[in-house]
Amino acid sequence: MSSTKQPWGNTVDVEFSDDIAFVYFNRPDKKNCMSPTLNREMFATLHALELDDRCKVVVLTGRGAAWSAGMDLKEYFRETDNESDAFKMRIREEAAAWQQIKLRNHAKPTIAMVNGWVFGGAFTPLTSCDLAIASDDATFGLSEINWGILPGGNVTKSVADTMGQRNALYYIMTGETFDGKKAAAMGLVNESVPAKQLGKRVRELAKVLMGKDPVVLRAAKEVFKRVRYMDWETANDYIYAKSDGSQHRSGGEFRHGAMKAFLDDKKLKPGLDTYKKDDGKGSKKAASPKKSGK
Ligand code: ACO
Ligand code: V55
Repeated sequence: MSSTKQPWGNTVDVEFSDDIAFVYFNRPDKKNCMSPTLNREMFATLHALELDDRCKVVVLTGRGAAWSAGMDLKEYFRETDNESDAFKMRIREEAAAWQQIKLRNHAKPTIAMVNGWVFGGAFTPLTSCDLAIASDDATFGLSEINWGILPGGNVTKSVADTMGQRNALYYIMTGETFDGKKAAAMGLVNESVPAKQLGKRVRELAKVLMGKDPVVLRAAKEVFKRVRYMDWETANDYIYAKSDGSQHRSGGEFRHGAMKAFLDDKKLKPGLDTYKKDDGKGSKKAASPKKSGK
């Protein structure tokens, strides 16, 4: 595993391993809460990884006991309370820029590897990741109400998307915590696994994603994130445009190879296996669906 020097600072760290970029919230002594500095460094990191060939999948995780304890109450709120309106708007914009725009629309597949505490503002990057695997012992909470604010920074919108109305309102209004298993049961994360298996399961999932046509995979997630806000006809049109566009940009080699392997060579069952460029055979390993431990 190699670690890069980070020209963008100390609050974020990146490790490259097996074509995966493990991006760390790197303020373990502050439970990885998000300061204005961290927000800027996360943007720079994620932006750079979009063009970094060592990164085929982004895994967002935390150093130490926390994934992220939310916005930094000291540096993000208290210390900016008396700044100008323009300054406050700027730090909000910098938070949204990485949490809601750069991460949500990232060029590479993204997986949240939830290793510990997740509070308040951390729900936004969590739900911006394409997929999420939690440790059973991770602890989640919409703690805003416990200290006198409502879930802002689009936390409310992100949980409306991922927790369902009953769960979202329950946790918004009570501020109670819940664990990884509960998060999986409500669909906030894909799966929850024992802490010891977290890294292994995430690597396995990343490997599955790396077996797909990357251009089409990117278009697939972009399409999903756009169409839910479109009317039926516009969505249909848009999906065809993105489908044609992604085939054009990828060259369609994967698609044609897979059709040949299935229709002519009878080597591949695309319902069960992923096409593999090298030999035209299905790669069973990459496609076999793994059930979670829940
Ligand atoms: N903002 C600022 N500092 C924080 C935050 C935060 N969100 N979370 C933790 N820290 C700091 C603590 O102040 C402490 O700093 P210090 O060592 O300089 O005193 C350090 O991180 C360690 O935290 P402890 O509270 O000592 O750790 P403990 O393990 O006892 O508790 C816990 C961990 C439960 C995460 C606790 O720190 C906590 O409740 N944090 C706040 C969680 C929260 O409500 N976040 C805000 C959500 S709302 C929003 O994001 C808009
Ligand atoms: C939150 C709140 C914010 C913000 C980012 O509740 C995250 C989380 C009230 O402002 O800017």
